[in-house]
Amino acid sequence: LVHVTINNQTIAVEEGTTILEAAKKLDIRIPTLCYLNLEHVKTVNGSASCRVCVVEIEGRRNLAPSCATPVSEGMVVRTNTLRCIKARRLVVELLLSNHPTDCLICEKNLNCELQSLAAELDIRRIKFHGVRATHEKDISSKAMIRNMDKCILCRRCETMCNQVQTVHVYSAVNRGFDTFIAPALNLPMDKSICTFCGQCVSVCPTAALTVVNDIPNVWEALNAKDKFVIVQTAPAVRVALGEKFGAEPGTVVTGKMVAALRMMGFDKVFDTDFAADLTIMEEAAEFIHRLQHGGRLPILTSCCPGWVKFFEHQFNDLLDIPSTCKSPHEMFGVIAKTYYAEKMGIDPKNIFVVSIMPCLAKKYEAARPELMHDDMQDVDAVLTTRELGDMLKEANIDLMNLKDEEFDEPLGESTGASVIFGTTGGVIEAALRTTYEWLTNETLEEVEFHELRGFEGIREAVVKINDQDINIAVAHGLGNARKLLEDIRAGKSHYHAIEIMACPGGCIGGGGQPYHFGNFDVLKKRMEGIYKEDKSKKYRKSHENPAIKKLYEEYLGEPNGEKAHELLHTYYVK
Ligand code: HC1
Ligand code: SF4
Repeated sequence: LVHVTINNQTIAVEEGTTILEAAKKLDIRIPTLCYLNLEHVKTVNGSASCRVCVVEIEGRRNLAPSCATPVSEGMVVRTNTLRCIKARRLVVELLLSNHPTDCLICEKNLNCELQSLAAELDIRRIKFHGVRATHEKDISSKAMIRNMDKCILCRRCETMCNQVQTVHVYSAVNRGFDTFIAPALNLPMDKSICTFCGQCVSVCPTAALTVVNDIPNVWEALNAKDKFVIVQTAPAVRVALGEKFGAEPGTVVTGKMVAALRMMGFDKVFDTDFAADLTIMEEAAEFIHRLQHGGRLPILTSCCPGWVKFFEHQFNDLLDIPSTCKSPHEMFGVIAKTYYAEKMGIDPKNIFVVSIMPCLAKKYEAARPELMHDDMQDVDAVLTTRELGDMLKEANIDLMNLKDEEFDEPLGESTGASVIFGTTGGVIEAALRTTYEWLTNETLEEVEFHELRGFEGIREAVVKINDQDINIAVAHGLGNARKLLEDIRAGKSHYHAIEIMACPGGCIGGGGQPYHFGNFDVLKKRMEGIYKEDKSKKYRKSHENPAIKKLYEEYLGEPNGEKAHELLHTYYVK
């Protein structure tokens, strides 16, 4: 252990601990900007590029960045001297001299760390005026916007994309004042290998990386006289939306969210969870077919569009292994515009489907040409959880004070199996609940597969079904997914089925969720919220959902049958 004194308090810490970490243990806050501890993926952005966290060390002439300076025995540190404060202010003043000052109309207004720091340091004027670097805004993608005018070169996006996700989209180009962060060859995002997982957006401290705003399109649809506007909500939204209104992470706000959506004027408030049950019907049937007919194994889940884009780019020699199931919200869209439209006598051309998703990639997915039927997109607009929160605020809807309401029928009925889709491990657990019963014709008494739960990057379980050991794996975060895929490519994988989600934590950690900046507690509580909702459900297995049974009886026929294939399955492209 090493003893260090910070602001007159002494503490013993492990060798290698930084001054910033030691100060945190003493509850001493040192302001930071580029630094980010992504506890949930055990990664730190320690580029020390901004110098906001500088401190004075006794006996040293220069100020030291506390995030990158390890403590040493007997070190005496002061974090709040006038010299430190002046240095911090100078750093921020220099950053502001090369930053647009359009805070009032900025996408990140009130959510920007640079803005908060400028306020905290009492900066009241732009001190340095001179040439400002300007770049063209990249609006090429359906999911995210890159505005390098607002980049402060903190490198958080690079850490997230390159180290955690291993997608390697970004790197710094040029030097000095001309430096900016860009995809290879400075390609626009939609031509790059970006998966649109949005994890870089979720850690960007400013508005350099933001989500494409679909709020105006949804307001317009809601106000169009000829449109029948249907909304569906993803499993993970209900345990995070409350955070936008001051609730604890993980607070389950399903009923309040339904009430709020109805108040906004949606004609029907349905649930993506219904379609997650539908996905399980198709995916379990496909898995069983592959098991019994010598099909390609392992089967990979295919509901995460970030993950789909990742393997289309980087593992396109393996395009036959993912399940061909569309993702639940896409299945929902097509069922709304066929089965439901017919049932209700509505012209599907007048139906406008809005998905509320924790995800940026769902915006890109909704526009994919493979996900159309009869020349109509299955889903017309996607809003993130954050956007829904903003929209409710615009409409002055006070979410937490609303009375709970129920989803509309029939596309609002769901089981516990579908709720757990929202967290890493949940899709495969849901699939097992059904696969087990279908293969054994016995009731699965213990529906919870605890080995498949938690936050370990890769988890596995062996499940005995009849006399066969079925090997299951779960990976979340694309870096972990890559490991399992490389094993498959090398012929070394012994798994029968694998669930992959692009975002660490699964959808609860999606790039469209309220910002959590790697705070592990937030993700853990959201996960607890998901499992709590599962436990509270009358039915906990997808094939028990009465509305799903009826859908097959009245319309689809058999799972994996002809009609189901036409509507609910897709294909992948290189
Ligand atoms: Fe997800 Fe899914 S669970 S992908 O993680 O399969 O986004 O929440 O809606 O479609 O159901 C996201 C969440 C979501 C789909 C489902
Ligand atoms: Fe990388 Fe995901 Fe950001 Fe794309 S969205 S640049 S894949 S972190």
